[in-house]
Amino acid sequence: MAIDLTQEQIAAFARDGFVIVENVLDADTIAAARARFEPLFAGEFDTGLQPDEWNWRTGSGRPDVTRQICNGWKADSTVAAIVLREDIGRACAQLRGWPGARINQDNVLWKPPGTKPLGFHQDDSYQEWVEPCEMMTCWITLDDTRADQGTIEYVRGSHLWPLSPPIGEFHAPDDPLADMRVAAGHAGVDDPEIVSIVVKAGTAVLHHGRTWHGSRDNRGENPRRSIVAHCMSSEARFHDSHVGPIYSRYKRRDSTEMDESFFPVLWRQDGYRTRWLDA
Ligand SMILES: O=C(O)CCC(=O)C(=O)O
Repeated sequence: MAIDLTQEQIAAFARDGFVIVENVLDADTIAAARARFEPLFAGEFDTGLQPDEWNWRTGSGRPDVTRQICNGWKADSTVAAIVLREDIGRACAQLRGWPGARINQDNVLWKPPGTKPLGFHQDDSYQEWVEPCEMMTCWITLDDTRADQGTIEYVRGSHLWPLSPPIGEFHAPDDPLADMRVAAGHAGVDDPEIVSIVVKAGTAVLHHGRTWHGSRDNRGENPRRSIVAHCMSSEARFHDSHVGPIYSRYKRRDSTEMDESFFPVLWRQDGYRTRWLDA
């Protein structure tokens, strides 16, 4: 079902830095997306292209890390059909007051039983290569989530805290809350409220690029799989001097303009959407 935010949801986002939207994927789409995890992490890409980042491969990855692919949309058309949706761009732009939204990158996340945390972080800490340095994320679960099964967790209201540097250890940290606690101290917050997202498969959570979030160990018996669309303003450009080691590869030498082949515009308030998306 297309995301169509209510006034209550917009107000919840402004207050909390995240908002839950149910029934964003139907059962067939969930099943189709789940079926792509094994082939993707085994290196079978239906477009023939590798994703931009890939931390775990079947047969060679550490068994206990959360498995993550970045820019699965370039490798897989089922992932692309989800993360490049127009309504995701519209909702992200609407919540941030942007004139439109383009994809910055996606994540395909696979947390089988026994896998370790992703450290709590702010997404904007990793966006210095973008001007303005602002992200807005639509996280979608493909499984019913449980608090003990490594679901995503948010620190309520932390989108109002200052921007912190990238965290010390992103994958499998011993203390996933360590950097967040320091940031809470800087923000003058003694007792940060952590909200564990327990929802049905197909539910999305939209979060602000400064909202602290992460996930802990999967101590249950089922996997937790998610597909995540990270958006930025349709007006975003490359920063003229800060280099992102992976994504600044897509910057032309003589321009800060973002090429729609790599950063397509999902939705713009004037009706524009990158033409090849619906071809
Ligand atoms: O799903 C998770 O464990 C964390 C996802 C995340 O960091 C994100 O969506 O920005």
